[in-house]
Amino acid sequence: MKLAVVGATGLVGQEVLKVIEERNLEFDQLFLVASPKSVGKEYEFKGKTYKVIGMEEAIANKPEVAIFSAGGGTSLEWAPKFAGAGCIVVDNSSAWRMSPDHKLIVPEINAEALRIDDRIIANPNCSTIQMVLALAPLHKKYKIKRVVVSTYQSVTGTGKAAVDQLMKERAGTDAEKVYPHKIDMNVLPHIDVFQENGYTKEEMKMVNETKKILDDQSIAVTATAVRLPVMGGHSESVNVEFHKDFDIKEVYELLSKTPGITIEDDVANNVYPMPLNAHGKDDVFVGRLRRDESQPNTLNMWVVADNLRKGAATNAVQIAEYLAANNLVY
Ligand code: 2RA
Repeated sequence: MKLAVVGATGLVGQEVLKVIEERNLEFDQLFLVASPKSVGKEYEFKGKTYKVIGMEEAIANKPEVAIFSAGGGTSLEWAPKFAGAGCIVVDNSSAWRMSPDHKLIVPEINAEALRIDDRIIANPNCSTIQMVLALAPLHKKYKIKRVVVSTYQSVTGTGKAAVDQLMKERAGTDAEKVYPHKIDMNVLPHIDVFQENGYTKEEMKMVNETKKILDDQSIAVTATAVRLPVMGGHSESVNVEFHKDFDIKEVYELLSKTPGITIEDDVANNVYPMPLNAHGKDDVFVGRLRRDESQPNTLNMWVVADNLRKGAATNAVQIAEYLAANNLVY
């Protein structure tokens, strides 16, 4: 496979390369692609030196698969051009996620929906991926009625400049302000822009993407997305009401046998998911499972994952793996 990594110099793009190497995704040729300011930069990868190239040159090389982590604007402009040159684009931005003509894929849940004519495939938002991976098996068994989620999101979700702001604030030095307020020793209930309805774009991504991935528009979802001075990953408090009652032991069994899920739940020994432990790992970690005693058929759980890994890079690479393994690359 001729593979392009677009946005190769960013936090997610660098994680994509790490995951490609770790999972040994096979390729005949690899192209590192980025904006003009990064063209010519050299990166070592699997013992070879790669020079970053621009978009036009990448298209001219006719990649068969391109993993985009370059933002919505770049994807809207360039993904169709890559697709027009015969490439399958797996896009990490929000550009195509809610398009009725594009699939929104978490491989463990809905990869089998992929077809040969899918030329631009959307990778869901990181905070959605980790939640739906835990919800999917429960939805199948108990049918979800409503989800109330509060997120506690790492600064790595914003990118390099945000990590820089946090570290500089922590060191007491001047930092370029990415956030509207200080982030160190603070929490911001503000991720992405506010919408007319008072929700942020991040919150509405969770509302809308969850229904599309689980293929059930009847699911009611409400979200509050919060940014924290944390590095290792996103954490989420998920309250989920089902149409049917559940058995908590069965919930444990269902989740523990779900590919991509690791249960960390032994409060007697202070065992529960934490971003520091999830950092650099591909699984979604679930704990604090308990019945919501305030209403019937309702479960509380705590879900943590490295947002750069399963929340972005690993999910995208898994889609590329699925395409290659199912003869969907041509
Ligand atoms: C964030 N989920 O955490 C968004 C985009 N990565 O900022």
